[in-house]
Amino acid sequence: MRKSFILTVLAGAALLSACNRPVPVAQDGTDLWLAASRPYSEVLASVQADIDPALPAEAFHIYDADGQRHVAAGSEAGLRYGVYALQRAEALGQAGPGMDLQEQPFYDLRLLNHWDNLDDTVERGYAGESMWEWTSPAIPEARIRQYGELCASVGLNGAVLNNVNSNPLILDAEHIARVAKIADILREYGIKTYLSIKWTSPIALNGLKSGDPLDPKVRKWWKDKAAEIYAAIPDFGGFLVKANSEGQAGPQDYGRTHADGANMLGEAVAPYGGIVMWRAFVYSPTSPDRANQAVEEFLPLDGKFADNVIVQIKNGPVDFQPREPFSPLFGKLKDTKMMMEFQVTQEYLGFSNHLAYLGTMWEECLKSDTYRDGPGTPVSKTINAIAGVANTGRDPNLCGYVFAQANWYAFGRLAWNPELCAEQIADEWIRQTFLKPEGMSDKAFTAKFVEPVLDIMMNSREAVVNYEMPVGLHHLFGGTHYGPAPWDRLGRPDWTPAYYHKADSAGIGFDRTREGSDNVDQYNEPLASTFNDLATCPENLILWFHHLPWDYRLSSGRTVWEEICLHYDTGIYQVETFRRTWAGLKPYVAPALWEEANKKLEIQQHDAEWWRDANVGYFQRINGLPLPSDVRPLDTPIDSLIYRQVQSDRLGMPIHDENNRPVILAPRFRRPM
Ligand code: GCW
Repeated sequence: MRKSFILTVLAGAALLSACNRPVPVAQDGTDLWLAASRPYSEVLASVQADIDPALPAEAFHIYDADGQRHVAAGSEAGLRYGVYALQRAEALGQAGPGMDLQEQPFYDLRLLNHWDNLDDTVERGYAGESMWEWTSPAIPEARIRQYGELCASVGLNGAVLNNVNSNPLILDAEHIARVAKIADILREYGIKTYLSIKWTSPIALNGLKSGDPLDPKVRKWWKDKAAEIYAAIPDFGGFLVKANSEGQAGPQDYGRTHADGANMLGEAVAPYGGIVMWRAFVYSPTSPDRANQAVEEFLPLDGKFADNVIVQIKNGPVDFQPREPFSPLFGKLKDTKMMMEFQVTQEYLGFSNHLAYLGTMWEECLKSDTYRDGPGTPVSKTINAIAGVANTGRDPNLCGYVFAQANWYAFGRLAWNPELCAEQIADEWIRQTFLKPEGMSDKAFTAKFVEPVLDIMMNSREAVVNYEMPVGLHHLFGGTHYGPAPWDRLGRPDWTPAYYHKADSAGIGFDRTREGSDNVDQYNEPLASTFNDLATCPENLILWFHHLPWDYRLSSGRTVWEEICLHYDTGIYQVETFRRTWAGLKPYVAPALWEEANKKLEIQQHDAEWWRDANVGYFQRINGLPLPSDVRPLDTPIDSLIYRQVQSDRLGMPIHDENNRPVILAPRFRRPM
């Protein structure tokens, strides 16, 4: 009797705990951050929506009055942003009675740049082939609509559809007609369509003899082309241009300046209200410091660009590295409109394999003080507009990894308001993307799931810096930009890691001080002196600005060598921690999403080990120093890694074996160190 009573109680308790156990809601990541929201049309139908001409065009005001929720806005676009803001607030549990939210975007131009090619490949794209499906007869309308909705939901209002390494055929009649169809769909979501152009298009398409921007025939060609485009797309946004950069032709080939070229195009689109975004990503192989070149070329042109021209500048002076200081141009140009170019696609941060939340990186850049107009002039305030190189593709989840979706979201939110903090954005994203398991309270979901995931995301970019290139090291990549190749010194110097790390038996780092390339003086004081002086240079950039002996002691009391080793080790440790945390989150996540991240985190750990083994092993060969006693020994000897690269598939994605380890290819030929 007694025994059966105990058994009954135990069975009851087991049943109770089974009932209380959260049941993950099935989802596969294809709804991105709209997973937890009511449909837009439903939110719109639930409010009194009014255009209030007193409000700025893109501004909205959500408020409650007369027992009703109102969304007032300066225009249809503002109304759309207001309804999406309400949708987000609902999903975040912030839309209770008495809600009062008034916002307007910080920048007028908030664009994604797609590096999509007309053959459907995507340069640095890690989510499958081009989402625009250039080679198919039909337009992928459903995907474009989903994209439009996702962009609009975070306030993005422009898309450059094709690669800056542009194919001239984008401007032929057939492609203009196709682009017009895409533009018709995007317009419904408030997104303007732009195109990247190839400088030599008049030559390639119509056999002109020259591309000289001062040649009347060339000027006429572009004016006619603009007229043709605007006839098909009346609200076409304008052109994005990569000229005289990495083999692309430009006005300098005809003895003209960037301003001559940009203004010529500006004149062509001006009658229709179009703009030209002219990239400052320029550098020649002969200069002693690539980081100096944008300022050298563009500062003399300050004030010479037409009103509808905007210079688009990458966040750092070299190239989207895991950590760079901000580009000094942001603090130098005073009479030129400037546009930020961030890279949402993770070209240098593990593609769509690594969890690297970039909100923190962008926040670091936007909040950096340029001192251009005195203290308190952050990058966010010297720029007039913002663009991000998209990470979208044809994969069902659009980004190739659920955690890569967070970067698109974060980019949009920062483009809307660069003063938002990365942590808040990540918190919002998690709550909108991952559905709360059934039977779980908000409080429990926050404590058991949201906070641990937030912790992973907030530490993730620094982990990548640690295991790829810490303490200011940069560009230690092999050709694919996925794995390490510190040994590479063959070919164009400023495309090789050895140019950047300058390691020899005595020391390591790029001397950009006044004794070296004097890059520091491209920054305004007091930054110039802060970077120049070893005692004040931030240590996370120290080897960016200084060449130091291996035994130079940093503030920790450790030598440069010891710090390098420790950071690589820490990076791996951080990824191991992410894996452990994620393993414990299994009860709260849909199996498809949990499995995806579980596998990718394992890949990330193995890649991190490869990065550490390759770099520490290589530098050790050069300096002959032992590993510090408190770091773990290397797994793979440098002899099995040197001169080797990961195997890639047709689209450039690295291949990993069944144990999720990178498949490293034997060198095709032996090269000198
Ligand atoms: O970082 C380099 C990339 C190129 C890219 C170029 C650019 C589109 O490796 O793939 O080309 O930058 O930004 O123009």
